[in-house]
Amino acid sequence: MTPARSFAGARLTSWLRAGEGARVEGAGPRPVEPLVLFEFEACPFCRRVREALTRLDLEASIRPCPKGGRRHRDALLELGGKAQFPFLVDPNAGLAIYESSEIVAHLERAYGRAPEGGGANLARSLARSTLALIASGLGRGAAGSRARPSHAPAQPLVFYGFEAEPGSRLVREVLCELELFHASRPIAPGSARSPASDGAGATDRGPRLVDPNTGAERAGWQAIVDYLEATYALPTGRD
Ligand SMILES: N[C@@H](CCC(=O)N[C@@H](CS)C(=O)NCC(=O)O)C(=O)O
Repeated sequence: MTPARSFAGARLTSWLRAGEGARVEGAGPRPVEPLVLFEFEACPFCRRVREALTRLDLEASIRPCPKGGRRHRDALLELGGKAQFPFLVDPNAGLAIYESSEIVAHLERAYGRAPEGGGANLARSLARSTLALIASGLGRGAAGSRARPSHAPAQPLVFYGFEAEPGSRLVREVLCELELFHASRPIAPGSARSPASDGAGATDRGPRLVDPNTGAERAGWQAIVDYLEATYALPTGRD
């Protein structure tokens, strides 16, 4: 698929989410120890949780668990006992949770501020429904669902992006398929974290990657994807 078509599909996927995961809203207390999330990009239930991480401006240690992958799925089985995604470990609360709605409720309770006026409205409830989450995935099909052979990094990569940003989606798909564990640092509008600055005062909320294993830094989805493929992907046998 051409880069332009990939980006159009990712943009459609975000558009179908009607603004979910596009900005910070109601962020409250911050966790001390990092949250750990086992998930995979194409999973609609995982997206529900990732949207909450963006909304609450929460960093998390992401363990990508695409189908056919072993690197983090085996660790999840040891921790939780079953292969079901998403799975959140919150060492601050001493909790490990499987169900996406329960994970979001925990995050809102522990790290959110109750919205003024009572919160949820009908449009938002519909947007957060499972059906709407599944439908939004149509923009990218099976991308970000199946593991590909890869080198395992010794240290986690650091990824700046946010859920509804189309370029971030394309990077997360590759991080997922290559099972690359990473620290996710959201930079949605309203975030306490600064996005990249071009040095002239303008800011860019496009994705950024820092790789402590090689010292590399890349900005922009295509440069990051090219770097990840060249550095971590192994031949599949079909190449
Ligand atoms: N009710 C669960 C459903 C989770 C679920 O069905 N996740 C699927 C992925 S979308 C799964 O774990 N499939 C097993 C697998 O991928 O091995 C939730 O809301 O979290």
